[in-house]
Amino acid sequence: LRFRRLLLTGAAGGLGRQLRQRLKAYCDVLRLSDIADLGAAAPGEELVPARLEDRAAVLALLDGVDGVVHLGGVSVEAPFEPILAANIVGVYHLYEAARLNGLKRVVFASSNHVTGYYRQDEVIDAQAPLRPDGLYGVSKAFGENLSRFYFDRYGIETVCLRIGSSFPEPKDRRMLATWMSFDDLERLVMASLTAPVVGHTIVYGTSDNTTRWYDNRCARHLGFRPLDSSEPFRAAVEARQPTLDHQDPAVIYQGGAFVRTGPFE
Ligand code: 15L
Repeated sequence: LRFRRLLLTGAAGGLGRQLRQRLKAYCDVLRLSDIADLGAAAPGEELVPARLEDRAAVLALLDGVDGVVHLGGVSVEAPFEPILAANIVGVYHLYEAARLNGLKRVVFASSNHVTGYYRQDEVIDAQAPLRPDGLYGVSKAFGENLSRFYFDRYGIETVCLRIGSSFPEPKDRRMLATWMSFDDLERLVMASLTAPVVGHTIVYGTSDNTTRWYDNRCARHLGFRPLDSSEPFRAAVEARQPTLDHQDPAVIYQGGAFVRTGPFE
């Protein structure tokens, strides 16, 4: 499946910069959006900066696109106001724009932090009740619920990616479970964009790690098969972090340090 005009929001962020390079191969035009600087447009790219809280700007942003990968928004725990603007009001504008532009499918970057208050000795799947570990997680849970409503009411399909930790390498012991390589991120996004029928699907985004807290049995129809693993990094990670404080909530819960970030006022 090749897209005529694919929209990538949050294109200036950590994962946006990765996908900017990687999604080009699958579309004629890659429309890139962010509030941060996107640099110059390369051939085949189109830059459309937009604030997600600006309804008119988001409507224009989705005009003429046949696929959306929505990474835009606040990506960490933060005070409520910016989260409200970008992740709650913003994701509502995105789905309104999808509805008004007749879009068929959205790939939405949710987060492992919608279930961050499960413990690290539990294995959960997409049917486990949400347990957000902060306002950021709550806002991603809003996006998941909103996208489910837009599917039930309007038939707009969404794959919610509960992304773990997508960085060049796992940085700590927690990330041995949550890490996802950039190559596996690309595989997950492409599976989500191209699987024939997705309805409203929730999938955890990690590599094929030996330590795992997430069971993706509810998303097998995506055909996502991660090919990388955190295991080759284990020895170095454990050498850097030889002991763990078992009283530390960041060690107990899957959300890690997010469970003790905030409040901000
Ligand atoms: C997230 O949701 C963040 O966007 C990212 O920066 C990481 O901190 C990641 O979760 C994680 O849980 O490691």
